[in-house]
Amino acid sequence: MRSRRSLIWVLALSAIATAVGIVVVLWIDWFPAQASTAATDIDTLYDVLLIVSVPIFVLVMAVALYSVWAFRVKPGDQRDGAPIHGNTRLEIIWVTIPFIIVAVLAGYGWIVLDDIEAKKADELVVEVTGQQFAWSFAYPDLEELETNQLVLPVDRPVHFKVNTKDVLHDFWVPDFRLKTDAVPGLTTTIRVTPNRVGSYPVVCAELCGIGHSTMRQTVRVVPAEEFDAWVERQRASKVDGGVDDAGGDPIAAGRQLFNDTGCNACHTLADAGATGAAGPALDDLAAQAERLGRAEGLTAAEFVETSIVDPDATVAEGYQPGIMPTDYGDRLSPAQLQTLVDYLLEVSGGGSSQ
Ligand code: HEC
Ligand SMILES: [Cu+2]
Repeated sequence: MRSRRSLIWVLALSAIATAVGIVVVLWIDWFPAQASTAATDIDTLYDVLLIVSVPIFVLVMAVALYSVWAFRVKPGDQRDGAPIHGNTRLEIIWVTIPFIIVAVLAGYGWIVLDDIEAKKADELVVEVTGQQFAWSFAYPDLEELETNQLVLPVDRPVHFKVNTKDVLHDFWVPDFRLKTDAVPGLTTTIRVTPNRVGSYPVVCAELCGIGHSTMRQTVRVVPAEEFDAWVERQRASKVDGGVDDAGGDPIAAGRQLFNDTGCNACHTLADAGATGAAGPALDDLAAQAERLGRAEGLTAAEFVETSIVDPDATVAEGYQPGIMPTDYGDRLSPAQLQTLVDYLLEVSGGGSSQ
């Protein structure tokens, strides 16, 4: 019979497509580096999902394509199709098998998740705060250290507690396979054990406003001794002037502050590699601050400082008030503010602000 032979063909082609499909999905390198202990389990889980998906995809496509070809209308045939009521046995099969597949995969996923979320000994607590458009971090166990940089010791379990000061954000470190929403009024938590020294992107994965795409920072995973040294330096820098982690170089410190605080989300500044466009470009700020400041009886430095802590006091021509956050006066220490003002005037051509 013709249809028996074509069915065998369809089955043979489907088997080949399934085999090729599985090889292809496993061959594609979907994932970034595996930088946490959870990464291998999660990647295996994804591989299993992909392997299970391929034959289902092939089956659906094969039935669809075969039906289009085998049951196509003959030229000139205007009759209705035969009335078909259904097929109870088939329906039971196509409900039961997917149910079993989904239930097994859900159980498997739950086991992996439960394992990742289990409380570990000697956890380092890190509080993460999202705010348009930067993440900030606090280490409550290390004398409440607060910083714009995320640095973690390798091989030590970390317990992140995630908050937001304004809208929804989403704290995501792809290389850790870690992702959790930052929800106003809630603290979401997630655990991870970084196990590979290196620098990895920290991304906001929730469209949170005009600077969302620049809400990107870096996590540095370092050996334990280096972490302790960094903590010491951070504490010292709180006292000596916000020249954070940049080996005492004020320009490097200012640049880091500019990017870590999220100014780059909205402002263009060549020296910092920033291309934000929600606010005025700052490459000519020194001359601008000189001129506008004089009109108000302020020095250039005073004008820039006021622009940062009280942005609506003078609104740059052609821009709207109420876009630039108004709480930098609280978020930045006086020393950090000074570093930032000096930096902006320096790199926009104005020399020293003192
Ligand atoms: C959400 C977007 C946004 C962020 C983030 C932001 N700004 Fe602004 N900024 C603006 C806008 C819009 C203006 C123009 C309106 C105004 O002057 O208030 C502005 C104005 C300024 C001005 C005055 C420029 C001029 O020509 O008068 C300075 C200086 C400035 N910002 C510095 C900063 C610094 C430093 C940071 C980071 C600490 C920062 N901004 C973060 C949007 C932003
Ligand atoms: Cu965000």
